[in-house]
Amino acid sequence: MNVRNIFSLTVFALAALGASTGAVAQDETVVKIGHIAPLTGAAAHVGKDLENGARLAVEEINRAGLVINGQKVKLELDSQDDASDPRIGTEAAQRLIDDKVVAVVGHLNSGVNIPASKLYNDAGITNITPAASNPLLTLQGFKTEYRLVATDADQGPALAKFAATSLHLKTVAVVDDATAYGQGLTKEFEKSATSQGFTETSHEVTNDKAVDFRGILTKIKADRPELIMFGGMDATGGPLAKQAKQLALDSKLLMGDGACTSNLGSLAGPAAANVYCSEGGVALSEMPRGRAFQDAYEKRFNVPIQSYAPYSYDAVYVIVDAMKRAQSIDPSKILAMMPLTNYPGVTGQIRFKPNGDLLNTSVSIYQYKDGQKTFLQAMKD
Ligand code: ABU
Repeated sequence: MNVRNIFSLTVFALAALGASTGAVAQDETVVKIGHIAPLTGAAAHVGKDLENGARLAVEEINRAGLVINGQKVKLELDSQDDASDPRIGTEAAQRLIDDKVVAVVGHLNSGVNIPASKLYNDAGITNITPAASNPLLTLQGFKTEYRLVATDADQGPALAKFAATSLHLKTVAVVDDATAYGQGLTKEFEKSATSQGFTETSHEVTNDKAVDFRGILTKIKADRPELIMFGGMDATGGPLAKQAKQLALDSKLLMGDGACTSNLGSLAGPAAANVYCSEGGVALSEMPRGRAFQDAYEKRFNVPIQSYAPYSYDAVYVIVDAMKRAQSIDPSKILAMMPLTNYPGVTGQIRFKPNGDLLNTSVSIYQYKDGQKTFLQAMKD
């Protein structure tokens, strides 16, 4: 064997050793943070928004340098596609666990996060969702589950109150997309709508792959409700709003955070002017560091923020904050620090209730002006 071959083998052996231990050159340890959201399908643009937020945080932290217990740490984002599908989502969640990530940021969809949460719990890995809002997620008794946004139990009543007290509407037709999110949000809305003085004219059910809403809308039109409350994502909410306008149905449309994206402006076209929607947090324009975050995000990715990027960004920082307080990269030690989180994030001061939900939540209402998502008002209890 010549000198050149010996050198090649040595480099290969060192690289193989690094791969198995997580150690890399210059005494750096690679720590994987999992990210999981739809990167394909109708919600891919929202999933990418989440991934971008998490990536921005990882890149910043690596640039600043991270040392845990005297050891240089380099973060690596292990990003998986859950395709908004519970079966694909649980398989992707298992991949993250097998990849030995120290914690997971995601999912977008409650209907995917709820089944995946059992896997994270069994593996003892912290899961922080920056988006999934069905209350059931954090009511399962899993110590591994955390959430950075208000739940549908906050958003539903806030939407009902907004429509009654700010828009002064009295009649509503409800449509849900038969997902854990759409059903859950409309149920929470309906619980409050009656006490806000609403009469419900009908409740129709569609699905999250639907593209033609004209049958449902024609039925709704017969009752002439002043408002249509839609529980679903922007990929269905946009066409629903557009087709309502085409049918000369001039009801206002109310939607939750899943539809409250920058893209809704183009998905709904001119009908976006009829849409009001909520986000489960403080509006980006009202966050003290919101402008700086937006500038950094747009400079790095050259696309607008859809909605949840500041929350996935904060989720990575919350995990690293727990890592620093634990002075450990052991997932069980990171998890043990999570209940004591008191972190000043871009989205606000982050502290958790015992079930993993945010201690202080808020709901913001938006409208679309010239197709641009525009903050309208914050809802107080
Ligand atoms: N919270 C909106 C994202 C969709 C979901 O929770 O399923």
